[in-house]
Amino acid sequence: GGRTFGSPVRVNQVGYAVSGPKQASIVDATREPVRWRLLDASGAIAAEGETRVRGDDAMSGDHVHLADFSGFRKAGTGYTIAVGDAVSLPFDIAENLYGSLRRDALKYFYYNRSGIAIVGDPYARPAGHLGVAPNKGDIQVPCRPGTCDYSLDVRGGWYDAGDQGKYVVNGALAAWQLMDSYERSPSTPDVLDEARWEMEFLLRMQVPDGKPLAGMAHHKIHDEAWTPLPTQPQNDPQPRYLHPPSTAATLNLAAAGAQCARVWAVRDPAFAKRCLSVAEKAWNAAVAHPAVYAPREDNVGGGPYDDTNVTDEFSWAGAELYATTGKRSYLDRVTTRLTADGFSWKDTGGLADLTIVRLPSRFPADRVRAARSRVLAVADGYVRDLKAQGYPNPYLPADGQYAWGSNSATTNNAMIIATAYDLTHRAGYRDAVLESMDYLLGRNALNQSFVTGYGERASHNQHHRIFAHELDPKLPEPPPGSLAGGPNSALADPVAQQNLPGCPPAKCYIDEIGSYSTNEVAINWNSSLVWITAFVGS
Ligand code: 9MR
Repeated sequence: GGRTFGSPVRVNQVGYAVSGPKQASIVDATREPVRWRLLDASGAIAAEGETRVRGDDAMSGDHVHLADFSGFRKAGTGYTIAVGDAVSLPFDIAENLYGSLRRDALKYFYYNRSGIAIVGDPYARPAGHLGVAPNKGDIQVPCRPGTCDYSLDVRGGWYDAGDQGKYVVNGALAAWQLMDSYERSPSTPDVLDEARWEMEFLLRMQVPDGKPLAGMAHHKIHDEAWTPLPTQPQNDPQPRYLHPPSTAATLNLAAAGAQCARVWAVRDPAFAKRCLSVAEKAWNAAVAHPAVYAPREDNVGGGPYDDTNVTDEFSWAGAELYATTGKRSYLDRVTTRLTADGFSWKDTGGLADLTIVRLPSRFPADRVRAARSRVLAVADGYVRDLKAQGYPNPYLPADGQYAWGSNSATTNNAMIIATAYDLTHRAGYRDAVLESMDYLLGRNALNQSFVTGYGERASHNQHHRIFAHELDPKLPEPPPGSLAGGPNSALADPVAQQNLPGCPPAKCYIDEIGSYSTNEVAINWNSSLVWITAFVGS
């Protein structure tokens, strides 16, 4: 209650593809269609028509109409949609809408690198966590007291999110998604510079030979206690510890390592070989220790990334290792199927099907047929979910609750729809991915673009220790191309609890730096944004 969201006419604040679908969503209590007008930059009417009454939208609680101006195909800037006296925010109609967003979404990873000086004002900063005082990490990082007798050099990689922890489970997923964008479209090797920065870190997280649980991956490395906001990495004085290995981290290292071996096979055979040897060693260690789980309680100074079911991680890693090596024993562990639940850092089972359809020549034909039909069926379901909503979104959670990082459910589901497009070239899939972009960029219940720097009402204040402009005006805002986690029904932080009581799921979001449960960034969310912006740009 009480919050207002500007114009009731909601558009993609960046714009619409000349030949793509073009719709606005309008909050309007009228039960009958109303007139809409498309205005050009001079205010002249370029097109007009009647809305379709979509009705009550369950996720937002809004009564919504749709204006469809897909037939209008004249490129330009400064267009708006008007309904009565209400006017939308301005948008473009353009051929190449998402080229710069793809580049910026990828640059996110550079700005969030650990262990290297960052150049480029206003984001330049010294290298962080190279053991230079006051830093105590990440060159000789001991295990949390009492958990092992060695230390590891785990420099590099990306900071996870608004915190400066580094976590193997989702780090491997994010690297995988960038590498998959390359495997889909090898003409975009720029993703590999970033993926390799993370891969090198992930390889360092493996337990050395001769130690207990040798070959497994440490689950994570982070500060002893949560550092305050802001904290620049180079100023962090906290002790940092390796946390005990987990089977999930080990298998995700195996999955990304196996893919790394393919991706660098020609460019850098020595690195490819190293990736595969780490991956196979990790796999063997996971087989020997199949139920070592990271505890949910290990959430002080860093997130837990807890998971007590790793059948899905075995399956995904098995698919990746089989694709690279052709060894039958890996294929035997590929037991999961893509379902309407999609995938996330915790649920990686569906990724096995994505790997199979990415590399059909490497899998038995019956497996390929089955994976393909599942991808299409799941994508069809997401397209239905998207079309069923007043603010079309391929995410429509069965339990009616928006999850932490809901925007990554949108982007990951859009990736599955995009994969269906790649398999069939049916225009409806591509249109649905473009409409998913509309949701992220302002055609939603909040009139909010969740991507910094893109749209008139874009997120500015994402939860971040480095780019904490809201708390210290001398610091920059998060760089353009950073995706906020998005609405989260759980209201799992004090700022959300204070400001959003009783919110309908799609409105449980606030652009304040303290709201880490709705407004954080994360590597495994931005990797998905890179993937789909590469898709819609191609
Ligand atoms: O993305 C994670 C989400 O699925 C979990 O529900 C949430 C709470 O455990 O943690 C999220 O990951 C955060 C991590 O724990 C710490 N770094 C920031 C991550 C994004 O908010």
